[in-house]
Amino acid sequence: MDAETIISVLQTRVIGREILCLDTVDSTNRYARELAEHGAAEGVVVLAEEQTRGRGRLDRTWHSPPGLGLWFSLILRPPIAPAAAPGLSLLTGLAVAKAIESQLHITADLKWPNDCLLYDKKTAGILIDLAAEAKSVRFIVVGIGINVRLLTDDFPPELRETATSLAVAAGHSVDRETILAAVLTEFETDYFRFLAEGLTPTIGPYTRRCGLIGCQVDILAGRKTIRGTAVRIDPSGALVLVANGQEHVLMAGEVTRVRKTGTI
Ligand code: BT5
Repeated sequence: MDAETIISVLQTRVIGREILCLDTVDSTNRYARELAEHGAAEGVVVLAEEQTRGRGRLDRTWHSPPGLGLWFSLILRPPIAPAAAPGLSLLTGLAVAKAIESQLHITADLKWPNDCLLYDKKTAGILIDLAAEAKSVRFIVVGIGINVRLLTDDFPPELRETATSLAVAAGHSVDRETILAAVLTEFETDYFRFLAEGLTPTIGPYTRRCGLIGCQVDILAGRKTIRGTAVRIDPSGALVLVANGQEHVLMAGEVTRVRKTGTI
C-alpha cells in the first residue's frame, strides 16, 4: 500500500493527512503509542502490511497476515474526560460498518462493544488504547483490524467458523485503499460530531445495526457472567441488560448471544 496514493484520494481534513505505511511491525497500536508519546499529531495513521504480534483486547492475538488486511492505528488527542473514551470504540465500529455498507452494499452488524460482523462472522475488530491523567486524555490510539482479502484458508483453523473477510462476504475482490479511504472519511465526520455533541448522535445508528438488542445474551464482565436480555445502548455507550427484572449497565464485557428473543 502506498501512502501517497491514499492521501491523494482522501478528502479528510485531519484524519489520515499523514500516513505511515510499514511492511511489518509487531503491533501498529504499540508503534502508534510510541509515536504519540513523542508528540505525533492528531490524525496520524500507522498502517502495516503485516503484524507479527497484532493484539486484541485482554492481550488476545489478532491474526494479521501480510498483504490481506487493513491493520492500522489512528492517533487522537481529543479534549475529553477519560471516562468518555470507550465511546470511541462504538463510534469507530459504526464508521467501519458505514464504510463497508457504502462500498460493498452489504449490511454490517455491530456486536457491542467492538466487533463488526458480516453474515454473523467477525470481519473487523477495534482496540482502544488510552493514555490519560486523572481528568484529561493525553492521547488515544484507535486500532482497527479489517479482514479485507483473506480467503477461508488464510485464517488459522480455529478462526474459520467465526471469522470472515470483505472479499468472502462480498463474493468478489475488494480494494484495500478504497476501504481505508472510506473508513477514514466516515470516521472523521463522526469524530468531530462526537467532540461537538458527545456520543448521542452515534447511539441511534449504532443500535439499528446492533443485532444483540432484544436478544437473550450472556455477558462476561470481569469474572461474572450475567444472563439477561440486552435492551438498549445508553447515551454513554454502555449496554443495558435486564436480568430478573433488574437493570445492569455494563461499560465493557464479552457478549454471547443465547437466543434471538428475550424476556424482560
Ligand atoms: C479485537 O479484540 O477484536 C480487537 C482487534 C484489533 C486489531 C487491530 S489491528 C491494528 C491494531 N494493532 C493491533 O495490535 N491491534 C489493532 P477482541 O475483541 O479481543 O478479539 C480478539 C479475538 O478475535 C481473538 O481472540 C480471536 O478469537 C479473534 N480473532 C483474531 N484474529 C482475528 C481476525 N483476523 N479476524 C477475526 N477474528 C479474529
